[in-house]
Amino acid sequence: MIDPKNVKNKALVDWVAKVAELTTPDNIYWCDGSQEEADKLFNEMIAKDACVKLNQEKRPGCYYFRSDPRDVARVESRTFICSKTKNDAGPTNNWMDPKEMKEKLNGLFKGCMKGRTMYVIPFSMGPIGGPISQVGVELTDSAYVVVSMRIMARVSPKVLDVLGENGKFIPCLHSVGVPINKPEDDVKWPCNPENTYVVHFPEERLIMSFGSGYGGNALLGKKCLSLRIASVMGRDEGWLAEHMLILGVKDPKGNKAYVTGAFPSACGKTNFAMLIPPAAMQKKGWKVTTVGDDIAWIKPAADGKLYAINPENGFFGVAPGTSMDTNPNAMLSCAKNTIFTNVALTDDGDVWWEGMTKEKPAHLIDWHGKDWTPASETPAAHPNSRFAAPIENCPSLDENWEKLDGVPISAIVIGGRRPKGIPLVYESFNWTHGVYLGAMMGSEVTAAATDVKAGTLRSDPMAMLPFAGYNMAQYLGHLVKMGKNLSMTPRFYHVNWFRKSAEGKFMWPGFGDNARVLAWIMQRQNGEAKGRETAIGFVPNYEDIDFDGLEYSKDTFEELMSYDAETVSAQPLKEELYEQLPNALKIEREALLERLS
Ligand code: OXD
Ligand code: MN
Repeated sequence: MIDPKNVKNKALVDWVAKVAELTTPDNIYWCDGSQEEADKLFNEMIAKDACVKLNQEKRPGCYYFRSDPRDVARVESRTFICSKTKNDAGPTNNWMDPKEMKEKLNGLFKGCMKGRTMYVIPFSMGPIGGPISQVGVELTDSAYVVVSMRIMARVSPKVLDVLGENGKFIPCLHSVGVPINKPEDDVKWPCNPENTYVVHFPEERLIMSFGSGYGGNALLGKKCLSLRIASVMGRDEGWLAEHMLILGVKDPKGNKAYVTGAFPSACGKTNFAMLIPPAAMQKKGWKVTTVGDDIAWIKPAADGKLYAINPENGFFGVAPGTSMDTNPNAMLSCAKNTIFTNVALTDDGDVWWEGMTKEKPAHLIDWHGKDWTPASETPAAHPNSRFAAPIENCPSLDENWEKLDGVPISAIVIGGRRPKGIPLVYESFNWTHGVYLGAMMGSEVTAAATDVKAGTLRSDPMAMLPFAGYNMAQYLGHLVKMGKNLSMTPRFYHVNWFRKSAEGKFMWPGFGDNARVLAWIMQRQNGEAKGRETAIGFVPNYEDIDFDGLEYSKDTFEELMSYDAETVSAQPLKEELYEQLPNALKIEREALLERLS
């Protein structure tokens, strides 16, 4: 524990006192992020039956939580950008007048921590003290949030040293929204779904989240700070906060390049960030390393290149579908010191989820806490069940992952789940064309948010629809502008790992075989690989892809690479958003239509 007497930052001390006065917790506890502290909190939660210590021989340092079934994902309908004007929030964000929202929230937060401890979590997104890093402080009444934050962010007394007496921090206030007035209120997973609000005040750089304990709504360093608030800071200060993985790729000659990738939630960013090239490519010397799997902060440096850091310290990955076949690096990342939420529990105190093993265990306790057998009709793990794993566990971690100034970005990969009409890969003609492709991105919806219909195609510009902290049209304009004055402008590559045949089967093996596409991308950057110009961008010929070790016919490849003019030129944006787009992007659309005609 940090002794509050040693905290020198007056603004922080005052803010903590003000929040305590409003929320009336029984205690205030300043977290130091240590293992001892986490052990104590885990033990307290275990004593209340709110947490399960997993089999320590099989999963050392690992714990398991089951949430309230009403609190399993981000709630986009309850996520607000309360900028001063509605136009600043734009046509795709929920907005409410900041004064009105503050009044509403102050009403909800009043007395909401009664019977609970308020934890003060000083954290850094990015290496502590790094030039691109940001300091935040989360106040929360959830011990689950404390133990998760110390995995996902850097929680340490050193953060307060960096802050000093006058340093600025981003205030992040969180409550599960259930005061303990009587013993029955002290439930295992407190939450208040009827009154959930995840609110951002971009001008003040303030976050207030009420009523949910789910990671994306409650670990405020992640989506709230590192994407929504940081995107506004990037707009104001000339950098980018992106919903992107970062990976390193090394070719057989030993050249190394870094690539970022924007894919909507649950489209395989974690898998792509940790991919292991097929054996034949490994033998030649191809290697992929991981810098981050979800968020990139990207800044132009004095040399005119874009550099990126991963502000996080862990992976908050979707568990189902992860296996030693699909993503061994993710499996090994969550082999120890990991928190699992809403997966299933095996009889020997380990975890299981759909897709982890070919054969289903004969008996499990499912995410509802009920007996489960393969004959059960519901999945054992929630489709959005998660692991929060320390990044240092990752076997493919890149040697430069914590480089303070970030790694230089050579290419930007974008895409979504597109069963029809979109080819495996195509390269933008230039930066603005790339941003256009990013603006028109869409994906089949999955389970990462509760309130969007699964299975439908949804427009998701740059995979930032739920994460841009300001007007999406202005955000896309900022992206266009960021490409100017660079000495090396990364190309955009639109990829689609999810194309299906007429029979409904995936046409591309995906996972490790995506390295074949990555290799083409890297060789294009080096001027080594050929491509063919088409109406939609540059594409590889069959001969340009390394198919070593994979039987893939030229005919199937041609089919995979074909495009449907209507699909590639579809304009999926809300009319109101399209109208506000920067002219440069509208011109890109006209040029595309002309090339296609
Ligand atoms: C995530 C998401 O949790 O995008 O990363 O929903
Ligand atoms: Mn994400």
